[in-house]
Amino acid sequence: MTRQTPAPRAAGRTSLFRALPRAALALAPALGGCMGPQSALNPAADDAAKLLLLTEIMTVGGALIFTAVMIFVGLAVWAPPRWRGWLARRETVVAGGIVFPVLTLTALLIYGLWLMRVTNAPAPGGDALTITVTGEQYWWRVHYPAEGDAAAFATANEVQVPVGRPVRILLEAADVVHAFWIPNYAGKVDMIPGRQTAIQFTPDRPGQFRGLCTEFCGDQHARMAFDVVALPPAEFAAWRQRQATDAAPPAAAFTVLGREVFTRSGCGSCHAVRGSDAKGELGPDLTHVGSRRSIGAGLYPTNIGTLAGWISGTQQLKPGARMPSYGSLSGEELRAVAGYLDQLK
Ligand code: HEC
Ligand SMILES: [Cu+2]
Repeated sequence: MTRQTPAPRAAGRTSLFRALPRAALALAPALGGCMGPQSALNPAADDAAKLLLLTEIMTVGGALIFTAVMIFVGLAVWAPPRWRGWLARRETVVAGGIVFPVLTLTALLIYGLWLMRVTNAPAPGGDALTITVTGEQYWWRVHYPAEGDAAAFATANEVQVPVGRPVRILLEAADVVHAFWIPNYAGKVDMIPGRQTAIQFTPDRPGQFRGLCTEFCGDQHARMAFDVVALPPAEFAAWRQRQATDAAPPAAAFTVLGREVFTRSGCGSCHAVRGSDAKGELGPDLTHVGSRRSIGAGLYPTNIGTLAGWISGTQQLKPGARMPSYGSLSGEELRAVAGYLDQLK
């Protein structure tokens, strides 16, 4: 009888060693997700960069400490007795089990508290751009106050900021607790009814990002996002000027009909279109809705099709949103009202 070779086991081991790098390679594209417009690992403002450094220190530190502990465990089990004697000494246990954790955690705590202070500090010289954002079930009311020759205006589900200037966002809640988070810019801050909180950061490059609500606030909490756009200062000033103007009256016959449908359907009891009779306050300001990147708090890109779909099927697309569906509008009326809103640039 021939002796069995250990070949199968060795082969098994080799394939595991081969499989690991392959698995790592296969997962590598997933890392691309870390670089996106909604990622704390892709900082685009000072606060997020500081928080990322803390994350890196904790990840690398944690990995090193874990490795060291595993080495000690291995030594405790397999090392020659004289080594194990050293490991079991009182001094080793006190140093590794008490002194080291106390020192490390104290240093981290001090660093963390310092970080909290610097990320919350108001801009030196008070030259921050101040914006107020109010969390509503399930959208964001955004208010830019008057400044210099730029007039005050309201918009929704979109925060545009200039690059290189500190931005201070005052956070409020209209109904329940929400939380405001732009991962690429800063940490999360709660929005609490009856109280004002604030967040501050300085965007460091132009780009488009995505913010979201990170505190469960009701059945459409998951569909409560917003667009964030960072622009060079001159472009930002132009955007701000444009947003502050009233809506131009519709020109084409089709959009004139759209405005008629808008008025007749009572949309103006909840929505404002500055420069028209629509002065509602309950829902998003629609004066320049056509210029916004998305509707329904980040749900769909803005175009005539999605606008028509939203108006006729609000409760199918976002059940529980504080707007009724207008399924009774005819196809022509829907196209017209969507066309009217789309040209409100
Ligand atoms: C009872 C109040 C109410 C009425 C009436 C109403 N809406 Fe709304 N509307 C809302 C609310 C609240 C939202 C935000 C919903 C959300 O995203 O959760 C909204 C969102 C919208 C949006 C998306 C805006 C954005 O920036 O995301 C559009 C477009 C819109 N409504 C159009 C209309 C039209 C057109 C009518 C009339 C046919 C109408 N609404 C009637 C309350 C109302
Ligand atoms: Cu919310």
